[in-house]
Amino acid sequence: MATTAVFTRFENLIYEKKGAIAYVTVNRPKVLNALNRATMSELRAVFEDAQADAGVRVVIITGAGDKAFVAGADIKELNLLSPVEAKEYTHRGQAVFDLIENLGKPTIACINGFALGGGCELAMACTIRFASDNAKLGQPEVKLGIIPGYGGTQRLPRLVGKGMAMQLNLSAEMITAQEALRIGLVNDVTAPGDLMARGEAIAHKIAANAPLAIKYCMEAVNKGMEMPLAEGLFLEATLFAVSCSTEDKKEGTSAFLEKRAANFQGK
Ligand code: CO8
Repeated sequence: MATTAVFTRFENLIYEKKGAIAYVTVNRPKVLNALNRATMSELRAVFEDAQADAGVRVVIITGAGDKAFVAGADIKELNLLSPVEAKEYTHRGQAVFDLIENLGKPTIACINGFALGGGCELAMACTIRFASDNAKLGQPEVKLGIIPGYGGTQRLPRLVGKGMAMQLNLSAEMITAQEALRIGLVNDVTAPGDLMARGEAIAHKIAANAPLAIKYCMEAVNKGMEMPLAEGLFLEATLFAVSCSTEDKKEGTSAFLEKRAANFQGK
């Protein structure tokens, strides 16, 4: 059966649904897809939609054009921020990135160029990161007299360790996709023309699995990372038990024993 694509153009984003995958493209190429307030509000809207739509199983996010994923927060807006506004702005942005991280369905960042500051932080809030071999990643905020505000001081050390996170945050140096792969900041590097296919290949594998198992698995990793091991293992056992209450568990185990493909309903 052919799948119909649903396409919505926002002022700063393109949002498209094709089968089980929703595609979000940050679309401000003239400013290298920098995140202004309006773009952040649109990101919230599309991720809330993806979360609520049971037909969407995976989200892929990328940047428009061939130069940038996202080159950070919009420096024009940053330049005019008062401290009180900055606090609100940061909380609001962090909440959008928390929504992405805890969406209950995976988001794959296809990093097709510069991922700097808020752009690197957006990628880090995603579940899986792939980069094209021309991508450059970094946290250049200290060059602007500010510190990272969308999770760079928190998610980066959790992903790459404290030493590398300090090096990147304090030097403001941009690293290549290959270096990002070496330190564990991205999961794989491809030629630019292969990037979306790399994301889609994993997205299709994820979409074939049980939706609730995916959700509980993400929850166990995300929440467990913030806990001592014993508590994390306790959470895992609890969520394992919850997964055993689903119809999908009955279907998945029965399908294996009957040597057929499982037909998961997300129930
Ligand atoms: N914001 C606004 N405009 C931008 C941004 C940005 N982050 N990045 C690039 N642009 C604009 C440029 O001003 C330029 O516009 P114009 O054509 O009108 O002059 C256009 O995009 C193209 O950029 P360049 O000419 O600079 O392109 P180059 O290829 O020469 O350089 C770079 C590419 C290296 C990526 C360069 O553009 C650059 O250094 N950009 C800024 C990167 C940066 O510092 N990002 C971090 C921003 S701070 C941040 O993200 C904080 C997040 C937390 C915020 C918390 C809430 C307040």
